[in-house]
Amino acid sequence: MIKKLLCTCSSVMGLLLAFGAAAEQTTEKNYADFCAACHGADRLGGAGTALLPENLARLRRPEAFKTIAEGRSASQMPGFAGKLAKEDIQALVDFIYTPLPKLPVWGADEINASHLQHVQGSLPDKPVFGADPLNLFVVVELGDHHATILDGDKFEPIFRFKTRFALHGGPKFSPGGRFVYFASRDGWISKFDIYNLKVIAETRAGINTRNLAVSGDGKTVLVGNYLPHSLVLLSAEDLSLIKVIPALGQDGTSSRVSAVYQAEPRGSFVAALKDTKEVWEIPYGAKDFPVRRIAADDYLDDFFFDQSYRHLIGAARDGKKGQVIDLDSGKKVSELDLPGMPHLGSGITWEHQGRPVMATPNLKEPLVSVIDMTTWQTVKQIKTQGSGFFMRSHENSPYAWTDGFNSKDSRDVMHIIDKRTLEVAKVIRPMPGKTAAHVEFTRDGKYVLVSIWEDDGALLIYDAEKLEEIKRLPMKKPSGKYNVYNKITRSAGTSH
Ligand code: DHE
Repeated sequence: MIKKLLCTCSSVMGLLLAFGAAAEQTTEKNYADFCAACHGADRLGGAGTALLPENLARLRRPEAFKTIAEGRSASQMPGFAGKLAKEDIQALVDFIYTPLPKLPVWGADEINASHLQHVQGSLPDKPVFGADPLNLFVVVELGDHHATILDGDKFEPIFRFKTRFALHGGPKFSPGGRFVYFASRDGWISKFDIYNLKVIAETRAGINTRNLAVSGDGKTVLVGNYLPHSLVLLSAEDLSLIKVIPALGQDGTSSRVSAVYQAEPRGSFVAALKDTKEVWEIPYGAKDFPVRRIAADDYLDDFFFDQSYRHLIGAARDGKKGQVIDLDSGKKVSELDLPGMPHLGSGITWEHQGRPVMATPNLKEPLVSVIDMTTWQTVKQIKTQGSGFFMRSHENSPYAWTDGFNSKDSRDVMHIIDKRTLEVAKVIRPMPGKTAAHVEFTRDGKYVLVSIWEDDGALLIYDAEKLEEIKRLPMKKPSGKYNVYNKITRSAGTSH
């Protein structure tokens, strides 16, 4: 009898184990089929972020479930509720919160070992082409991971080259505009010599990287990482490693880095931590790059600055209020009414009725917030057809352009806002049915370049005054375009 019972128990156990193993296999297969292409087969990130418990501290499991089922706003993450059963989604949630047996290390040794010097010695300090070197555009084509150097007067491509996988964030220029630095989501930093059309050096600064900044004196590059939790300082000359700074909050929290920027008028880099409420200021001229910590009231997922760089304007992804931090005093000086998750990296500023205002699209609401930068009060919320992602203008143009990139039904529209009246002056559909996004003006502000974000996409050139298309260049998902002059002079109408 006892023997029989033992026998039955062991077969039940066997069945349960087999069932568990089969379920595990299904989850791993689901991960491979639906997640790995963007988040990496090893969960270390790719075009999407790393999916590890260390990086999911701010996302509670029910929210993770919702994200897998419904997608995530302001990202490329689609919803999978139509393809996966609830139990499968729950199993995926459990899977991504399971620690890896061993977290990969990417410290000084690995960074040094990755360093590639493609060009030895110096190259001529004169462009190998005739176009105005200050009116060039660097166009990032995400569709096939290339970049194009474009003549901004003739609107003709000068050179097209392969980049690292999934560049993200704006490429950053050296002070005179000769060199441009790119960061890929998988951590590669590349330095490209625009005058000689050559990649000079590359270094892998992290496994899953946020963005980079180049110091105002052109000597140092700062990289912010999601994985590992670190800031990495590189020499802007050859991208060799200077220093790794672990992103550890005052309270010991190990944190991802939200973003890094350079604040030239302050002679510093400014970074925000993502998993703890802290801003860091790092003077790039000081020995050993000391960190000044500034406590923030809320998380800072995205931020930008006023033109003087005295104030940092930041917001949390799920917060309803933005915060203004005075970088001189290190204190919060105001709150901002930002209802729908602003994309502050896209914020722009201009003078309105004698006062400086900032404007930003809101990723979850179809409106542009215009805020007085002396009182920090909302001047107007301009209603748009769809919620936008990017916004641009130029000192010489009365118009600011914003897309409907983050909406379901209006991804093909472009809103042209009159900066004087704060009204939408015109809505255009550059290519009906095709996603229109990200705008940048020429150096003189006379023309506007609009991206058609499709694999068989295009760059459309508009007359900025007549608001009419004048030229169309085929491109492979041109994600962003960056005008050398506007960037190095920190035009109020563009990102810095
Ligand atoms: Fe971006 C810039 C954060 C998703 C395309 N994005 C930035 C910057 C930040 C940021 C902090 C400014 C850094 C800089 O320029 O140095 N982006 C985030 C996110 O948190 C978010 C919402 C989620 C994520 O996946 O990281 C996100 N971004 C996207 C996309 O899904 C986009 C549309 C496609 C892509 O490349 O993955 C996208 N982000 C861009 C672009 C810029 C950018 C093109 C540069 C804009 C500029 O003109 O400077």
